[in-house]
Parts: sequence; C-alpha cells; structure tokens
Amino acid sequence: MALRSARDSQIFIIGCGISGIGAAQKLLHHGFHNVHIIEATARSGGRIRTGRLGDNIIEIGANWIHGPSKENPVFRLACDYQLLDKESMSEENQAIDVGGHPLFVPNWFTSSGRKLGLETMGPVVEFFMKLLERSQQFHDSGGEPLPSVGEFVKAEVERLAPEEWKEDQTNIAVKAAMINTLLKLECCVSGTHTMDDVGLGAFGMYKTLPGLDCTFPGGYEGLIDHMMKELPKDLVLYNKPVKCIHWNYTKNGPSGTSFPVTIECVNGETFAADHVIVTVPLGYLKKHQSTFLSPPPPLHKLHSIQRMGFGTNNKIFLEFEQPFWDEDCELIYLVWEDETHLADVVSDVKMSWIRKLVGFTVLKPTERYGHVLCGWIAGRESEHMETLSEHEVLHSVTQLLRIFTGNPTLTPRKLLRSQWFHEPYSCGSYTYVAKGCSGYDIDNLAEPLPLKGSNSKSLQVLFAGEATHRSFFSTVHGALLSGWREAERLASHYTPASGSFSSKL
Ligand code: 6YU
Repeated sequence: MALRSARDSQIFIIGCGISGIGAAQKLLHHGFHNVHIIEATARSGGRIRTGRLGDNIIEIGANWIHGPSKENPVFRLACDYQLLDKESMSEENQAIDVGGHPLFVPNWFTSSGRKLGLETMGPVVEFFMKLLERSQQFHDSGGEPLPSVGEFVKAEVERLAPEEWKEDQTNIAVKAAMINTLLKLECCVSGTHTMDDVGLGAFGMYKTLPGLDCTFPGGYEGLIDHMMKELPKDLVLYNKPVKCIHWNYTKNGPSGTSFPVTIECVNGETFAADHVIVTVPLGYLKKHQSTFLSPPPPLHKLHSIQRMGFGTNNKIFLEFEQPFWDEDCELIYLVWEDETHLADVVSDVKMSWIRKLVGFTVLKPTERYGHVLCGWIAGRESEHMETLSEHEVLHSVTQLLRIFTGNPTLTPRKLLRSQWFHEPYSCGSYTYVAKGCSGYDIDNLAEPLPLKGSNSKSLQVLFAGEATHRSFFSTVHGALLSGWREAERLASHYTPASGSFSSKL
C-alpha cells in the first residue's frame, strides 16, 4: 500500500477569483504544497476587476467593501496591505451601521426635466426603506404573506400609501414613480431582473456588517495583486478553461498512487487530483450544469443550482467636461413621471431598455476623478444593453440625460460599460436568493462530493465562491470566507493524528 503524507495531496482549485486565491493561501499555510489554481482566463481576480476610463481608475466589477469593520476579512486584509485611506480605516467609520444602505447625498431628476426637492423625496425614501426592513424580518419570524420582496413591497405601497401620503396630496403620481425607481435600484443591489424574483422569506438571510462602505483609492485589484504576491509564481495555470471534472473516477498515477478525480480542460489537458475546490460563479454552473461534473451531482444539489438566482447588474461609466449635479451630490436618481403603475421592469426590453438605468453614483473625490458618473442597470434590460455597440449605448444615455436635465446639448465625453452577462466565465454578476429558495439551497451548493456516508474517497470535489456563503453571498468578503472555509475543511480532514493517508482512503 503506497503511503503519502497528507501534505502531498494533489489539490486543484478551479478559478482564480478571491475565493480561489483565499483557498490557496490557507492551504499553503496549513502545509499542503501540491496546490494549483486552474484559471480559464489570462488574469486573476475574476469579478474583482479594475479598469481605466482615460486617466481614471474605475471598478468594472466589485466596487465597495461592504461593512468595512474588524469582522470583515476583506477590510482586515486591505488595512494590512495599507490599501485604504485614513477616513475609511477610522474607528468612527467602522462604527457607522447603515444596514447595507449607505446614505448617499442624492439629486433626483425627473423625465420632465425637473429636480425634486428634499420635501418630496425624503418621506418616500423613508417609507420605502421601512418596507425593505419589514421584508427582511420575515426571515426570523416566518409566515411571509407573499412569495417575493417585489410583490410584498408593491402590495404594501398600495395598502399604505393613501394614508402615508394623505398630508401632501401634491406629486402623488411622482411618488409612485419614485417607488419604481427605488425598486429598480434594489434590482441592482440584489443583482436581479425584478424584485418579484427575490424570495421574501429568505431576504433577511443576507447579513450586513457595521462600517460605512468604502472603496480602494488605487483600485480593488490592488488587493488581488497583494494576495497573489504571497503565492508561489507557478501556482496558477492561466488560460485553461476546465471542461469537466470527472469524480469517483480512479486513475493510477506513478509509484502506485491513485487519484479519484480527473480534471479535463477544454484544450484536452488533464490533471489528476485528490481534491478539487470549485469556485466558478453560480452563473457558469447553471449554464454548464449538465457537462461540468461527471457523474452529475445528486439531484438535490442540481435543483439548488437551478433554483438559486444569479442575475446581471452592469455599470455604465460616463465622463463629463462639467458636472450637471450639485457639488455635494453622491447619487443621482432618475424618475420616469409616466411610470405611475408599480413595476420595476420595462414592457418592451428592446425599445425601452434605457428606462431600467436607475441612476448614477458620482465618483468621489472630484480632485481624483474629475466629473465621472457610474450608471447602474440590472436585469434583462441590462443584458440587452450588452448586445448593443458602445456607440448605441452612448447615444441612448446622452438622449436620456438631455431629457432628464432639460439641457439639449449635454454630451458625455467618454463612455465605458461592463458586460457581465456575456463574460463566458461569469455569465452574470452575482447571486440572490430566488423565490422559493432558502438557506438549505446554499448549503446544498456548498456540500462536497461525494455526499457523506458514501463508501468512496471523501472530499473529492468541494465548492466555494460567493454563492456558497449563507449570509454574505454576492459579496467579496463572502467569497473570501468561503474559500477559507473549504481550505479549513480539507485541513481538518487531515488532522495531525492522521498525518498520513493511504490511497485506499
Ligand atoms: C462586494 C461590491 N459589487 C458589482 C459587479 C459585480 C460584482 N460584487 P469570481 O467570479 O471572482 O472567480 C471565479 C473565477 O473562476 C474567475 O476568475 C473565472 O474566470 C474562473 N472560471 C470560471 N469558469 C471557469 C472554468 N470553466 N475553468 C477555469 N476557471 C473558470 N461585491 O463585496 N462589493 O461593491 C460588489 C459588484 C458589477 C459583477 C460585484 C460586489 C460581487 C463580487 O465581485 C463577487 O461576489 C466576488 O468577487 C466573487 O468572487 P469569487 O471568487 O466567488 O468568484 C438584502 C440583500 C441583498 C443581497 N445583496 C446585497 C449585497 C450587494 C452586493 N453588491 C454588489 C455590488 C457591487 C456594486
């Protein structure tokens, strides 16, 4: 019987996003030395991607550290690597708790070229935020009255608005249109086509951490660069899309060793492994569910892959000569005054996709960025936008802004947009808990193969990535923690007491 040390185990990680990099770091730390990452593209970072618009650094993928405080591992790493400015690291900043909705200073523009004042929008935003808070509470209390967040919010607006808005009967139609804008914004936050697809009972599963969301002055990818510097140079095999993971498939290696997993790449190369940690996005798994694993995963895992939500949220960056927004403005909302019927989707995606572009965040500080806006658009309208040329998108956005500002000559200088749905190794932006799903679906996604109780060698295929984190799905810190979790799972499998293992195990 050939004996190998646990530390000799051949471990492959599929995907060089932050979860894969985190898993590799932890495994090396535990003394495993045959660790490799196989990455489909030519770069590390996955959905953390920093780009440029002229001289400006822009984030094409992840933007903020959500909840930058001690409990957030991304914040801790960013502090260790000295990647944040002083204000973001201050105790004061860490103590602010906004429950995942930072209070940006807004400007509200409407489709008749009006700017709405605080007296109109303030109470509507407050009303809407209370409904969102109530939506989150069903996770603890149960008994949700409707299946989705969208249906609940719309029903409650219908029920409560007459009383809520009775003091100020002016602008009633605009207030309903503002609710639609806020729903469209939530589609961007949740990464979904419509809030009607987001499960009400599971909405509160997502947990926020204290700390006022902050950005990386030098770009999010700086974090990846620093993490990569701590890994051996030849650890990542780039440009090798994995086609299929054959598990429960014993292959004999040199000197009598046997491996239960074979990784087959698109280029025909194969790699024999004891363990594989899969970190590919849920969108990719959904698209390739029938071919990525052989044999296919058990039905309950497959059903959870199918049921869980993975949507698109894209950004459209615009640079201007001069700002048309107030100096202190951090977020621009667009309100279509004719959208008085409560809905967060457009009726004709091809003709009216631009209506889903909910607004813009203003890149700050101005001394660093000049006058750059980041537009947000989610859902199938966003996926359609990706199919248009940059010129067509620029034309539509320019027309839109001319209408909303009432300035017929307003012209952005430059545009750059993301296309996450058509990225072949992402197939969308991030995970949400869809209608009918619960925490068990996330547990099913994260469950290693073969299942417990099987006679085959255990922990052949493990699953990490943001979609597998029960309370921090859709975030960078959730992804990192999931990579660490799976590395720890392997490390504790080989406890010091069983420091060696046989090929029979
Ligand atoms: C965050 C933020 N943020 C905006 C946008 C996007 C995302 N996120 P990766 O995909 O990184 O890595 C997998 C690798 O696998 C990759 O390199 C592939 O090439 C490779 N691969 C795939 N197939 C392969 C194959 N066959 N073979 C080999 N390799 C293969 N998160 O914390 N702050 O501001 C944002 C945002 C536009 C697209 C974000 C944000 C999400 C993160 O980017 C994402 O979770 C992690 O980077 C994923 O890392 P990973 O390693 O798992 O995968 C109530 C409630 C609401 C719930 N949601 C509220 C939270 C809001 C989240 N908001 C995000 C918002 C923005 C703006």
